[in-house]
Amino acid sequence: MRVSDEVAGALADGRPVVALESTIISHGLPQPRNLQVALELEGIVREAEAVPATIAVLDGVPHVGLDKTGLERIATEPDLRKLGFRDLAPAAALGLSGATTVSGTSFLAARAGIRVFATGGLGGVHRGWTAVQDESADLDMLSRTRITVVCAGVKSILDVPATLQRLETRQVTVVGYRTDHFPGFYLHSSGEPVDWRVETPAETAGIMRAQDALDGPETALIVANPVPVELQLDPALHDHVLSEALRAADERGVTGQAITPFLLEYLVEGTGGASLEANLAAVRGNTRLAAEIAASWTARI
Ligand code: PSU
Ligand code: MN
Repeated sequence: MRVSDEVAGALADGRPVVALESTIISHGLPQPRNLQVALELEGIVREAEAVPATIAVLDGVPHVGLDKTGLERIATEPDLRKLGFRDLAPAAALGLSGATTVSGTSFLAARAGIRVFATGGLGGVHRGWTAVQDESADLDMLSRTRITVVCAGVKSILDVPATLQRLETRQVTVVGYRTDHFPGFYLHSSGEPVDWRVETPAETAGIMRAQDALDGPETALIVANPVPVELQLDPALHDHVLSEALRAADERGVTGQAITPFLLEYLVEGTGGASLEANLAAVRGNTRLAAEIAASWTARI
C-alpha cells in the first residue's frame, strides 16, 4: 500500500486525517460533476484543518491519499472496477485499477492507521433479501474493523430496518448525530429509531476511546448524520421514483455489484437531478463532521 507523504506525515504527527471513499466518485456520481465533488470534499477536510486521504487502487497498488492525477483517474477512467475488500487481492495481483467501496476503504484506512472515514450512505441489506441474499460486504467489514464511519445512514434503496438489525447482530455501534432517528440518506429520517444520540464531535471521540478501552471485538462506530431537512429530497418524489427504479432493476435483471450504481443513476434521472443535490449535501455534511471528529480524536492527551 502507498500512503501519500502528506497523509503519512499527518499520521506520524498525530494530526487529524479523514479517509474518503472513491466508489462514490467513480460509480456513485455522474461525470463531470464527480471530479469537482472529489476536489470539493478534499477542500472541506482541509478547511477544517485536517488532511484528506482519498483511497483507491491504481495499477494494482492501494493508494491512501491521492494526488490530483489520481483523483482525475478515479473520476474519468472508463470501466474502472468497484473494489470491495475481497477484490483487493485480485486487483493487486493483476495490476488493475479500481475505486474502493466502504468495505475496501475501511480496511485500507484502518491498516494505514486512519480512524475516521466519511462517506455518503453505507451499503446494507437489499430489499428482497429472502430471494437473493444480497447484503453488502460493507456490513461484514464494519463488524471487524475499528473505524468511525460518518454517513447519512444507508442508501434508501435498501431494506433499512433489516440493515439495522444486521448491524445490531454484528455488534456494530450506531449513534445518531443530533437525531433520535436513523437518517434516510436522501431524506432527513428513515423513520427508524436509533438507540444512541450524540451532540458533539467531542462526545463522539469519547465513544471511540471507550470502544478502545473495552478491548472487545474490533467493530466500527457508525455516526449517522442526517442531511438537513431543508436540503433533503422531497419524500413523496423519493418514494415514487424509488419504486419505479426498483421495478426497472427487476425487469432488466440487474443484480450484484451493478445494482447500487443502477438505482442511484435511475434516481438522479427520475428526480431531475434533485437526488444528486441531496446526495451531495449529505456527503458534504458528513465530510465536515468527520473532520471535526478527527480533530477531537487527535486532540486527546
Ligand atoms: N453510497 C453512495 N454512493 C455509492 C455507494 C454508497 O452514495 O456509490 C457505494 C459505496 O462504495 C458502498 C457501495 O460501499 O456503494 C456498496 O455497494 P454494494 O451494495 O455493492 O456492496
Ligand atoms: Mn451487493
